[in-house]
Amino acid sequence: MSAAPKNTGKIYFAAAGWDPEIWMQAFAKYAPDREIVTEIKAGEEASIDYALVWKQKRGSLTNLPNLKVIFSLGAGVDHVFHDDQVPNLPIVRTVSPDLTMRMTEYVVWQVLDHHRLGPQYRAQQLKKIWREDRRQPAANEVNVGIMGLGVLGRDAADKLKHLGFNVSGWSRRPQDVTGVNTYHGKDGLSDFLKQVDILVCLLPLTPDTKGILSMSVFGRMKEDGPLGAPILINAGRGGLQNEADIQAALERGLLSAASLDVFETEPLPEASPLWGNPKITITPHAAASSSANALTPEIVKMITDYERDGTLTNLVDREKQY
Ligand code: NDP
Ligand code: OXD
Repeated sequence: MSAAPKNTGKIYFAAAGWDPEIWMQAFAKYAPDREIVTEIKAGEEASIDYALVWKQKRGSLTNLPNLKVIFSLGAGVDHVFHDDQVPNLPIVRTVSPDLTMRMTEYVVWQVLDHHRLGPQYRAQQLKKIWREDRRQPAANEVNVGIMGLGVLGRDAADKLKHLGFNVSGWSRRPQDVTGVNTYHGKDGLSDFLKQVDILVCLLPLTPDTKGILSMSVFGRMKEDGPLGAPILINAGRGGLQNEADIQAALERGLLSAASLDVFETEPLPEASPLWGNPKITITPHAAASSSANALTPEIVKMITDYERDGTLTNLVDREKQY
C-alpha cells in the first residue's frame, strides 16, 4: 500500500441535518491539533484532506483538489452514492462496536417485543383487558431470519442465538456463521424465507436490494407459525421496502406485524398511513445512531493510520455500493 503524505490534514464535516457542535467538541477533545470545518471558504478548497459525510449536498465534494478520503458517518453508504458527483476516492464506512451494539439492542428489543406479545398486551392495557391465555411459544420454537449477514447481522444473530432462538441468515455470497443456518443469493432466498417467523432486514441499500421487501418476498413466507403470520423488522434502509406492499401484506394476513425504523421518505410524512396502522411499530431511524463521542476517536485513529502508512480499513466496494 502506498504511503500517504505525512500531514495533519484538515477535515470537512458535511452532515446534512446533524448538529455539528457535538462533533466539533469531540474533535477538539480527541484531535485538538486537527482543524475541522463545517463550511469551506472561497479559496480554501485546496486545504481540505478528508470529508466526514452524511447525506452530503450533491456536488459538495467535487471542488476539493486535495481531498483524499471520504468517511461515511454511518455504516450505510447509499447516502454517499446518492450524490452522483461524488469523486472517485476511497470511501470508508463506519464499523464500530458502539454502533453494532446499538443495532443489536434494537433488533433484540423488537424480536423480544413481538416474541413476548408486547403489541398484544399494550392493546389489552388500552382497553383494560386482563387476558392470560395467549400462547407464549418458547424461543427455540421461533425462527428468526436475518437478511444481511454483515457486521450488524452477524452480531444480532449471535445475541439472538444466545437467547435461544433458531437463527438463519441470508447474504449475497455464501457465509459460514457458527450456529446459524445460512442461505445466499437469489437462488437461496425462497428456502430462507419459507422457514422464517420473524424476518429482520439489515441489508444495505444498493441497486440490487432496492425494494426487496415487497409482495414477492412476503408471498414466499410461511402462512402460519408459533407467532401467527410472519413479522417483519426493517432497520436497514427505507429504500429496501415497498410500503404499499407492507400495508397490503398486513391487511391480507401475509404479515402479522412490522417494526420499521427506516422509511421510503424520511422524516416519515404526516400523511403516511403507516403512522395509524396498529400493526406497525415506528421508530424514527433511531436503531443505531452515530455517536460523536464513540466514533470520533475511531475516525481520528483511521486518519492517523492512513497518514502513517496509507492503511485504510472498512473500505466500500464502489461497484457493489456497500
Ligand atoms: P455490511 O456491509 O457489513 O453487510 C451487508 C450484508 O448484506 C452482507 O452480508 C452482504 O452479503 C449482504 N448483502 C448485500 N447485498 C446483498 C444482496 N444483493 N443479496 C443478499 N445479501 C446482500 O453492512 P452492515 O452490517 O454494517 O450494515 C448493514 C446496513 O444497516 C447498512 O448498510 C445500513 O443501511 C443499515 N444501518 C441502519 C442503521 C439504522 O439506524 N437504522 C444504523 C446502521 C446501519 P455478503 O456477506 O455476501 O457481502
Ligand atoms: C447508518 C445509519 O448507516 O445510522 O449508520 O443509518
